[in-house]
Amino acid sequence: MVALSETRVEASADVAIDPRGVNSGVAPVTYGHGERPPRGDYAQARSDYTCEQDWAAYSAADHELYRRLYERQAAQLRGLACDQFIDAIGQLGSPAQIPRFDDLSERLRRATGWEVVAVPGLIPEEAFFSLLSQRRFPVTGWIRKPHEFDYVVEPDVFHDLFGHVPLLFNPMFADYMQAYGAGGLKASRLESCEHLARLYWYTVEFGLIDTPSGLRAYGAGILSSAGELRHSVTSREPQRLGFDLERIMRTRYRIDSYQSTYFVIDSFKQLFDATAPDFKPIYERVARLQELSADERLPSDRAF
Ligand code: HBI
Ligand code: FE
Repeated sequence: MVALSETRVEASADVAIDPRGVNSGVAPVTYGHGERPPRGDYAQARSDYTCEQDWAAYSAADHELYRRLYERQAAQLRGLACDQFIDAIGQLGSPAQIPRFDDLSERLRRATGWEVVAVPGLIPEEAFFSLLSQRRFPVTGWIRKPHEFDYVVEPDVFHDLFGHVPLLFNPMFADYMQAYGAGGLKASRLESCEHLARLYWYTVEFGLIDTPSGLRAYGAGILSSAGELRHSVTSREPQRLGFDLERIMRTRYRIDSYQSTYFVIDSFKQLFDATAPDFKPIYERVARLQELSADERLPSDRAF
């Protein structure tokens, strides 16, 4: 494991898929390369994996940790995060406390018809897709421990809220996320989850957007990471390539270090439009093409 001090690890490709995506009360997923069981309490979750937030159970130290994480990240957004994200971050509410999901959902419903729902942690892909297709974004209830300030293996409430929720206030991005969920349900039937997971990874988690003021981040894995935010936008190390759906579906990704390739969209409309075609022939084509390593470079790539 490369010891980069970041909150950036997401569901990996080897999440064991519960075929029905229905919670049976036992931690359903194994992920990453650890033997460690997921930390959330899956026994308390409903069959769709949602549960109560139990806001009263957060300690003063939990709220304080959230505030420190929030303030460190908020301080470096200017010039690195996209305007849509910066404009919406205030909608999360006071940085002094972990938000109450109910209050946040009320604001979100008014803006784009989305809501946030609590989950114990990572959930199977099918359950995840199903919630997204209903415009319900699953947010992990627990917060990391103080010694995990710089790095936590699984997504926690800070990553899920700070990283993902602001852009759900943007109508075009909000529609993309729902379309992604609906596409995911189809992909599960076509056994193409891996290809679709790469799209999520390189857009929702690690996407960059080209703007008149320069490249900016919109991916949650970047925006909730103390170091990768600057790295992804300004470092000379990684390659930055124009968004290309099939190229992305062929490209493996890293879960244990900064990305070596970022894909750049022109607009959220471009992202949403990319989900309009039927993915079935695309999956078939991609399955016949060679997989690409995370740092591969093709002659057809459009570099930034
Ligand atoms: N579950 N809670 C949670 N959060 C995620 O981001 C998540 C998940 N399950 C599956 C999953 N992501 C990935 O497989 C995505 O590629 C779709
Ligand atoms: Fe995430």
